[in-house]
Amino acid sequence: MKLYYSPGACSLSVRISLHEARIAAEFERVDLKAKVTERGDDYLAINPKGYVPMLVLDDGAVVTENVAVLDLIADRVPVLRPAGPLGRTRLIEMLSYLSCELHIAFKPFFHGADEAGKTAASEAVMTRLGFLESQMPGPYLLAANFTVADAYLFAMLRWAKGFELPVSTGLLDYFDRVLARNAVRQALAEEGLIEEGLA
Ligand SMILES: N[C@@H](CCC(=O)N[C@@H](CS)C(=O)NCC(=O)O)C(=O)O
Repeated sequence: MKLYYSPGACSLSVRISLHEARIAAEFERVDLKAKVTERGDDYLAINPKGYVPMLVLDDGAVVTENVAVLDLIADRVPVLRPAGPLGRTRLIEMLSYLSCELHIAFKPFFHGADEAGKTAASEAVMTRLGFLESQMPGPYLLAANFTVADAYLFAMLRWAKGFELPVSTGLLDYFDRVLARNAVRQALAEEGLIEEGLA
């Protein structure tokens, strides 16, 4: 497999999940502003959507959209999703919330919003984080076991910390719990993020 990624972007959740799944992969960095890969290839020619993550399977099939990419990994290694007959449904339900509600709420921070825009975005992010925390069974987001949804939430909690949002003590504890995992530390180190102080 091959993952097109950008350091610290939502694609970090895919790298973490691949490591958790012990799936071997190569990684190619994408300059998201210039739309050029580290090999100098035109990323828009590789992925016309222009964003990460993009996963290329060993047979050449291409998968984009973080929900689909993370679900694919959990489908291959089902211990990375909640157990039970509704396990996959619960995973998709959560990944959709993380993507369509929480990830989207961060967009103004990445697109040069003014102070009013940032304040509104901060409120939207904090409301959604509060909802997630209120629903969390613990010690992980969906279950007693770590799932690919934890990898996605972890990547976005890094952003929340980076933008100095008032993340609750409970979610900071959760962040540290995820951070303690070997696969997470390996992924952060590979993306050059461990020494940032955010990790
Ligand atoms: N709908 C996509 C959105 C992915 C996305 O927003 N990726 C960001 C990084 S976290 C990106 O590549 N942004 C660059 C751009 O949109 O130009 C998904 O869920 O995979």
